[in-house]
Amino acid sequence: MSVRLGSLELSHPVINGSGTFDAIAARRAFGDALYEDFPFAAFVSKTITPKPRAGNPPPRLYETPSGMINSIGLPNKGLDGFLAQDLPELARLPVPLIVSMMATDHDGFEGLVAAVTARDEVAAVELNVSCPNVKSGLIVGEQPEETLALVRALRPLTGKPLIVKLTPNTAAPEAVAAAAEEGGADAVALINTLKAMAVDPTTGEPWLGAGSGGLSGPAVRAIALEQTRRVASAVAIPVVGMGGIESGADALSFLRVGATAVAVGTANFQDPGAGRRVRRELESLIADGAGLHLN
Ligand code: RRO
Repeated sequence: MSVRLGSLELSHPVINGSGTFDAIAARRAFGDALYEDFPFAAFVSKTITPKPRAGNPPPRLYETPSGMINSIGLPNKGLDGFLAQDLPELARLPVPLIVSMMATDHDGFEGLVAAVTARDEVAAVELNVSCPNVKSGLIVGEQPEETLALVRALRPLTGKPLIVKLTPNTAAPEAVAAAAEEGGADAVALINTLKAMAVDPTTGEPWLGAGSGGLSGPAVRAIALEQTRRVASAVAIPVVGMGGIESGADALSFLRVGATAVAVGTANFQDPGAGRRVRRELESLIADGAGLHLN
């Protein structure tokens, strides 16, 4: 049941959504058993940036009916901290490593891609042009022309598969996906979170420290499915579908609308074994004759 994202071969179609599974902390909690039956066919890192970031002010999370809003704000050690501290740990995972990255301008992205490409431990690169929680001044992922220019500039810098993570916060995600493909992307992944907010009933003020955030979980699944279908019919490159996937049946529905692979995200917070269960349920649905032919 292996699938391909460009030259990256995955042993099955279930990966994690960036930032929803801390593999280093999980190994501390579960020990080497985590490596023996790793939940995902590839591991996507939390997004890194050129310099360290502290993230957004608290509160950073709000639970909604069937979902949650996050306003984490991309806290991370920066490129140097990632390479020195996290990469050696992540390189020990038994699956290919996909490094997610974001910068506020082309130079920043170019530095990230060049540095990460130089590391053999890294199998592929994910360009996060869709974080709803960072004021970047660069709304690359909302505009096809900006996405095309960025991917075109980065494509010559790496021979590793380039995956572009798309935003749902745009009228035509399929136009941005087509631009990513034209620029040379090997795959697109969607959806990132939907812009959202909550109000504190006692103060009347926004609940989240940053004012707003991004909605994820089963609440967004129907939207994610529709956008995945639209994007998959607009591009020839593989599509990684995600948004509220909690079961094998959910995963199968994304594959049926044209996704090549799926990612489990918010469900990992409730159950770190969610990815493993989704994969097993998916495989048994297919074995029972769901009639889906994966390459
Ligand atoms: O860190 C975050 O606040 C965050 C990121 Br980078 C992202 O891509 N999507 C999201 O919902 N939160």
